[in-house]
Amino acid sequence: MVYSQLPLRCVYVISCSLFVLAAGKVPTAAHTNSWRDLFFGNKWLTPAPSSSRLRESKFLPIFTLMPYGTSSCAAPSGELGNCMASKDCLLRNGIPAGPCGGGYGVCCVFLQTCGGIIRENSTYFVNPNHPDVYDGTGSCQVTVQKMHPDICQLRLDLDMFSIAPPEPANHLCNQDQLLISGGSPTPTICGSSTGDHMYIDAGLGQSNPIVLSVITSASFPRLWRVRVSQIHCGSISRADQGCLQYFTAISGRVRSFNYNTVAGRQLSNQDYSICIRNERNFCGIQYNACPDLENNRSRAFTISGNSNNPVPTLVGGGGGANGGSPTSGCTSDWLLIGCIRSADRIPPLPGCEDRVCGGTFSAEAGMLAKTVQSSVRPFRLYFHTDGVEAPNDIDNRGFCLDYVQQPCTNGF
Ligand SMILES: *[C@@H]1O[C@H](CO)[C@@H](O)[C@H](O)[C@H]1NC(C)=O
Ligand SMILES: *[C@@H]1O[C@H](CO)[C@@H](O)[C@H](O)[C@H]1NC(C)=O
Ligand SMILES: [Ca+2]
Repeated sequence: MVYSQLPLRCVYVISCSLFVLAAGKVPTAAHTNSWRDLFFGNKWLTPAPSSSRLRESKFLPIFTLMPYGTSSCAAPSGELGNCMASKDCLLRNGIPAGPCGGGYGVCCVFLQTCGGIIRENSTYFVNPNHPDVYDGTGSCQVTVQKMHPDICQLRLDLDMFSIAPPEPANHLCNQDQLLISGGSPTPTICGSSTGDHMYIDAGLGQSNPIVLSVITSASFPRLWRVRVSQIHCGSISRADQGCLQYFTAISGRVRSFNYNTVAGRQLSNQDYSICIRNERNFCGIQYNACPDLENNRSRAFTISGNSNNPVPTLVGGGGGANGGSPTSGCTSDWLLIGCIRSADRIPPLPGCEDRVCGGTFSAEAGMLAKTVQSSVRPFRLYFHTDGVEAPNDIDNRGFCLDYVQQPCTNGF
């Protein structure tokens, strides 16, 4: 049982908050599955020495004990909230979800759905009926207002994201779409992208709000829970300019939206950069196609061609050095990684390539998947797809690559 199984509209109704407050003053004997369990977890009912202090801190004005500012906390149902005084949480239309800050505050979770306005950091944009699925049609949108004029970016974490997939012929999102307007251009996505993220440039000042819309048509069991974080212009977590996705670890995994080796379809009309922060003392980067545990022949890199058959690597854009064609290689759908070479050639091949496509991940034309390396900094990938798949490009899944940054001593 999680608190968010309560009807979402409860969040917006004052009487609902009052009910919570009033009922909170008369804790009764422990019984599970009560609304109190949903809101505060069982700890609330445990007759521990701290329980009276806990109770006071929630319902009496002992707020000076709370450290000022908000720290992040986790609700039992998995959402991240902001730790604050209970009174403040209710005043700001948040949902108190268990104690935090050593019992002096509540983990306050903010949810918004269709028609909502996001004013708090770390607010979740959820589907109507959340956490149950939503089968309705229309446009469900939330408006994000900057908490402060000095907010430069939004980070969207697609905590749960499953809307109708693109159609099978050209992989266009013509049934459902996630659209983001008011910020930097973002690709339209659909299908399933749980775990992926996006950064949106929010522009200067308070002027233009960013609107997140999920547009739906026809029947589909949709589910979404997107965390919207606001990032200060001076924050160390700010992504580099022009990066839709930004990764900050020495090793990690990058993949296209709606990637899934079983049934995912590479989305059409994509154009964006994926950036990997260059960590100190690392000068190069290597990429490998992710393991594909579902298929006998890996579909972890299937960008063009008919991926129901074996498709070689195609490379282009680098002057045709390693079997690529300067003009005809990878012109419709491609991944660009600056000056890539195969890592297993010693000495390395003199030439390098920029674009890679086809159905096998390597920096050289052929059927053999290889580790690819690059020393172009900053580390960035650029993904482009056009609006056409059929009849030549069939069942492509997109890409999933594992990356590892390479120390400066390692020949880079
Ligand atoms: C919003 O929350 C994120 C993550 O919890 C944090 O990194 C960021 O600094 C917060 N933004 C503001 C404006 O407080
Ligand atoms: C993998 O190959 C085996 C043996 O050829 C076959 O039985 C199986 O169906 C294949 N699996 C997939 C997912 O194609
Ligand atoms: Ca295409």
